Amino acid sequence: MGFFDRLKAGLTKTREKLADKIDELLNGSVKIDDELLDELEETLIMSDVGTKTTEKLMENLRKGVRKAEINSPQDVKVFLSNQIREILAEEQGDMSAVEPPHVILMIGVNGAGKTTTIGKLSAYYSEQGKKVMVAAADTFRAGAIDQLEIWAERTGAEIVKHSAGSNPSSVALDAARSAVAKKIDVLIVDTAGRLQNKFNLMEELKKINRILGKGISGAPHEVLLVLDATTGQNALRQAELFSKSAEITGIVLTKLDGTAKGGMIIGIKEELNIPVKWIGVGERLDDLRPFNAKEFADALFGL
Ligand SMILES: Nc1nc2c(ncn2[C@@H]2O[C@H](COP(=O)(O)OP(=O)(O)O)[C@@H](O)[C@H]2O)c(=O)[nH]1
Ligand SMILES: [Mg+2]
Repeated sequence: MGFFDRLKAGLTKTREKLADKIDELLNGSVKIDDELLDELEETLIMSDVGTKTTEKLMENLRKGVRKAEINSPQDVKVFLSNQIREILAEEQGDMSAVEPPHVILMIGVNGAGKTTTIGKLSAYYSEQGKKVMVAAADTFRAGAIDQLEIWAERTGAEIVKHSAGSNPSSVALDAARSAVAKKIDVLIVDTAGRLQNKFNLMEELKKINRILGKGISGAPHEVLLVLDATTGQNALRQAELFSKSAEITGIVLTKLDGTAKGGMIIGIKEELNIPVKWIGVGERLDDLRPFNAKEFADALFGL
């Protein structure tokens, strides 16, 4: 199966809830009336598109209907797909603009998929011929370090690690220096995400953030917040919290294969104004891809 097919398969649950429901609504109706529009609105909200975004989509849709620009069920589908594409359109950053090592700091709550995503990113960049290093700055459990080490072995990345319980900032500094010395292209830093003590966690992340900048000018060049799509609206609250620790440059939305909440992608961009950069649709190494708005909208609406 090609990636587009896997993306489509990964979004099956979302499509069933959103696009199939829309199809059902549209095919069963001859005209676009208020009742149909209300049901559409409900469907969007149920798919975690977010209330603000749904309001905006519906407002534009109603305008189009009033002006008779939208006349048929098919028009509605095409209109929604185009609007969603527009909301989501975002250029992927150009990594070659920064002198290597390009540093990526990964943040997010426990279980969101940080370490797994680092494994996938490491494979992605290695495949592009880049020299990758990962840093085990989640020092809270020995298991977390071992898990990252397994990914490093699988993808051929270098790893910088200290023993469990050691200072995460020291690991980060050590990795930054080592990445420069070894002429690494991409350094990806793993972190802990224990929310039990939010204040300490945010302070620790701020420190890692600062220290990376001391080791490498301009670092971290990217701060990726990893969010589990299955957590729905809760993920939006996590984003607010984590944005206090560092300037988030992008979101990785994981586990889209296991949820009907794929509509979240649309809400996140609108409500947080942070672009979704990567999406995860499974646990395999190649189940992560740069987010592409057109691909996503096409897969979602089966257009
Ligand atoms: N189905 C699915 N599972 C994922 C995905 N990404 C991560 N996982 C799983 O989520 C769990 C937590 O991932 P982990 O990387 O350890 O999270 P961390 O605590 O943030 O580092 C693991 O069992 C992963 O295999 C994904 O895109 N799809
Ligand atoms: Mg982890």
